[in-house]
Amino acid sequence: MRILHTSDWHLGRIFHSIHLTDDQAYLLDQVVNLIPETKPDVIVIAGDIYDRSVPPVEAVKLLDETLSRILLDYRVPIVLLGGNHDSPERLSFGNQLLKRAGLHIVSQISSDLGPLVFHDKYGEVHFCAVPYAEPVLVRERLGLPDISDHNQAMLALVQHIVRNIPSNARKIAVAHAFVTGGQTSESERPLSVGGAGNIDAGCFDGFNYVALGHLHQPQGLAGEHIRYSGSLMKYSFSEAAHRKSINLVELDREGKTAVESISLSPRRDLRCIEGYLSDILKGPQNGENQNDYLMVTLKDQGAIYDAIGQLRQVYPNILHIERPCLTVDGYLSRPAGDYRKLSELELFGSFYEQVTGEDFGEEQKILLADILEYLRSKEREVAL
Ligand SMILES: [Mn+2]
Repeated sequence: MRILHTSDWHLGRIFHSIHLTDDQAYLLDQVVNLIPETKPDVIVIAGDIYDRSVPPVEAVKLLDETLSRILLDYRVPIVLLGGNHDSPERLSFGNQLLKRAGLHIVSQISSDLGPLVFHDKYGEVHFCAVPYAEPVLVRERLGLPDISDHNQAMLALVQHIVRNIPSNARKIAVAHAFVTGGQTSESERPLSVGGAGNIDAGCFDGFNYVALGHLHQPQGLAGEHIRYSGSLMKYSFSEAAHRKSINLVELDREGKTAVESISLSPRRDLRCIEGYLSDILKGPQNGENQNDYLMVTLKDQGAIYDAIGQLRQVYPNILHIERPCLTVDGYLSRPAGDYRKLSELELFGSFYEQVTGEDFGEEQKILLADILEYLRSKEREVAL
């Protein structure tokens, strides 16, 4: 069996005020065009289909077109998983109807969750697809009062589904989760505020391949058969060095897997460059694309009139400038820390301490973490 494994499309993503839909369409066209060449039996999209629970119209349209091309033009079944950015209810609209056309949307937690069964010339392959879910939801829906963290929730869901898979069957797990040991980037929203959002790779013992979503850097974990395909494109400057790709997984008769990573080429790359303004204004060197999305770090000291405006003449898609050497009143001012790398909890804590002059204590931290968790589940529109 051949499986194309992708995840974290984040359709509708806006990055530094730029709508990325056209870039996403360009990449999804590449993904669809891989089908005649790679001849997959199943396509797995392991969560974070949309960037937010109520996606913009263009994002819905792009997903509709892409799924239709895969199913109507090529008749390849799809396993579409809900991630932490997706609204489980909205994503699963029409899932009973769409199942008949080969689109298997798995985004809601219920005790009816069971394996999806596909076939190749050697027989059945069972897919255990576990959408992202808050532990409290899993506890309630499965009626297991002891579940208190993500690891317990994942283990319970996997066991719940595996009960209905014959023990000698070849099996594939699909999940949207943070497996311990994975490398994070800045565009992933933490799965738990202040608590443990990670799960143990041991949850997937006995699977022939584990198709993961959530982490945006393509990577393999524990024995290489547990893999993140990574996101469709770079969604933060911390990903500038990533090579985004999609995994082609070949599963043989015995259940052994071979994985080939197929690179995706974006319409515009996302890059970080550093230098003096006068040098950068000389324009692109060595065949670099001047339309790439850029973060520019200027080494110049002192004030510069409208640096971004000047740079935009040469690089129209410059998104952000850093001025680490900007001199204010003769002092070299450097930011104490990069606020963009702080969690909401840390940001609020530092704000609280600045305003009140008092420590942001443990008790307040726990209270705020609860409020943030509540707001997140509200945002995903998950009815607890
Ligand atoms: Mn994601």
